[in-house]
Amino acid sequence: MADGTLFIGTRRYSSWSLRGWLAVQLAGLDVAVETIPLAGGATAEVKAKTPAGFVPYLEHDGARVWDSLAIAEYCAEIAPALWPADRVHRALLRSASAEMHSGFSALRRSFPCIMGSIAPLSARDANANDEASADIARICALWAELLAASAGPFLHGAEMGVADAMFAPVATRMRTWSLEVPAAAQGYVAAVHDHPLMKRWFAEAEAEPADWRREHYEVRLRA
Ligand SMILES: N[C@@H](CCC(=O)N[C@@H](CS)C(=O)NCC(=O)O)C(=O)O
Repeated sequence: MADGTLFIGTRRYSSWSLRGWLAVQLAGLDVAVETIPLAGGATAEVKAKTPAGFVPYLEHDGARVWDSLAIAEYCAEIAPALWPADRVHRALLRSASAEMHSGFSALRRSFPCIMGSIAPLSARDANANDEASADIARICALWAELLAASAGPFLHGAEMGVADAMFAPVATRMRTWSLEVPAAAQGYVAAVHDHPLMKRWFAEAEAEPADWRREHYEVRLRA
């Protein structure tokens, strides 16, 4: 019997769900995963089953945790190695994780999250603009700084940590949209895609029922 439930949305679209799911997996929590097909916003089932009307949402051993970063912090209480032991290094990764959680909205708007099989896309297919380009430049500079501090291949170091959970769906966007990024960022994008948990997420996204696809998310790819 599992110790709780992690509620997530459609894996193909839900970048925030991926962040929460990665943190839970990295911490080794024994929870059932309940996937709710997203309607394209304000999903009735998500509203009914979660406190704030958003996924991811974790119920674990008496705790109720909503919001991806709160879930990641909760997981790091159980598995402290998800943050670096060093105070200065931890402050760096905490700041980067918080910056991701509250920022980069131009990138997220312009280059939506699609995980699984898609027609080849390029930045030209998306609503690329100066703000999104500035986000990408900032992210690549930040990754370079974090990888220099950790010695890679992950932002956290040899293993993925909270910061990697937060940036994983940013790394997938780089590949989805064939975004041109410097070598250090390319290496990080490859490391993220090669991680067994990411391979599992992509495989599970691919296996989702066809009727979970939503024009709301798919059509705007070609807008
Ligand atoms: N700040 C929240 C954002 C969560 C979020 O926006 N989740 C989306 C799915 S990716 C959602 O649940 N949207 C409601 C819906 O689609 O019904 C977090 O970090 O967890």
